[in-house]
Amino acid sequence: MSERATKEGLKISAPRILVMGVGSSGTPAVARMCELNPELDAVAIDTDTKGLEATAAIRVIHVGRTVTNGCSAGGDVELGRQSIEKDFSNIRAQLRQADLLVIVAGLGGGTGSGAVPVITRIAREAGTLVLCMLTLPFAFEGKSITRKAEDALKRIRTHADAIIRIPNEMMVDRSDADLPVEQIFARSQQMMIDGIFALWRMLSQTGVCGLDFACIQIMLRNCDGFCHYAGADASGVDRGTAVAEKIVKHRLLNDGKVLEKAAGLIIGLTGGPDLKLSEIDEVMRQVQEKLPEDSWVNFGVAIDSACENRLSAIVLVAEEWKEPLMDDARRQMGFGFNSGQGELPLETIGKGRFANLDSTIHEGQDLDVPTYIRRGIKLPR
Ligand SMILES: Nc1nc2c(ncn2[C@@H]2O[C@H](COP(=O)(O)OP(=O)(O)OP(=O)(O)O)[C@@H](O)[C@H]2O)c(=O)[nH]1
Ligand SMILES: [Mg+2]
Repeated sequence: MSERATKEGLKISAPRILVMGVGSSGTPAVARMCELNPELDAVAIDTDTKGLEATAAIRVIHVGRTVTNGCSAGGDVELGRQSIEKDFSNIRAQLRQADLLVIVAGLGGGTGSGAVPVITRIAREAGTLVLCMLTLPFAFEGKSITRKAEDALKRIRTHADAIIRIPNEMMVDRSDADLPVEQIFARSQQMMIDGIFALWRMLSQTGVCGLDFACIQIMLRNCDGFCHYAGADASGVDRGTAVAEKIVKHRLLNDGKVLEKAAGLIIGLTGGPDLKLSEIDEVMRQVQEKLPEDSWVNFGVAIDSACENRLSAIVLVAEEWKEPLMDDARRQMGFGFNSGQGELPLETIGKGRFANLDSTIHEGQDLDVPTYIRRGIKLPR
């Protein structure tokens, strides 16, 4: 966690987020993110020097110098894997300062599909939380490219905490048949840029209503490998309704059907100083109406003076909710992990159907009250 001091001298911890663009589609996406948001900590990684030279404004790592001689991996996943393995220590050094690593890549080529499984493994070993935002190939790219992407996805899943898949095919409507393909690619790239920017904003800004790194950790560690992302924004008087409608019908949420089986959901809203309670209420009501009763929901609201008259929302949705492994549970509790620790807001809430029974008093202590409350022990989260 990095620390900054407020005017009052209070130290505020902010999670350090490192965004890593890998391969020819990850690199320009990350470069564009940095143009829009120069504060973003980002690095581009590729075997292909041409792509890296075009993004001179950001930190770049050229991998596989001796494997591909500065060219791309030419679709060869094994060359992509070897290239990154050769620069293992450089990648590990990048992770030293990161609490959350967000990897952006297109699967189906050689560099992204070969390198991302290795990078996620290195990050896992370093104890860094890993979220991947990956595009999946169009059907027209053919079966062998689709298979390469699927294989890579399986390997990435064994190491990454969570993967957001952006199938390029989902970016296309029937009415798009005559659009230049570059424009369609740009659409999925824009989805990744918006998503990462919204996530960064949510974690970096002080919200009026908390959504912090701990919430994101819980979501990413429990989502059983995959989660969905959707973002929306609108301006004007009806912005609350407009944002809510975009989210509940979002194409990345399978036109909203993903919400109907959501096991967990995080929603972050950002508005200007003019943000109204009724707008928050409208978005939350429409989203919650879609969710199963027992889903885990967490939400936050942040105010950004640049968002006057605007409202934006980001949702992360998990369809599965796994029981955390012992190792994960320990990390969630902050043991041996560099997350901010807080206290669980636990309190005694009545004795239910035992309310009319006498308490069990032993040596002056009421044994019906849990030990951690009797002894004033604070549980970390
Ligand atoms: N969103 C988006 N996806 C792209 C773009 N170009 C390619 N893709 C997708 O990303 C997949 C991987 O392509 P690249 O990123 O070019 O491949 P790479 O990882 O650089 O691998 P090599 O070039 O073989 O070293 C493709 O199969 C496409 O589905 C793009 O401009 N935008
Ligand atoms: Mg390439």
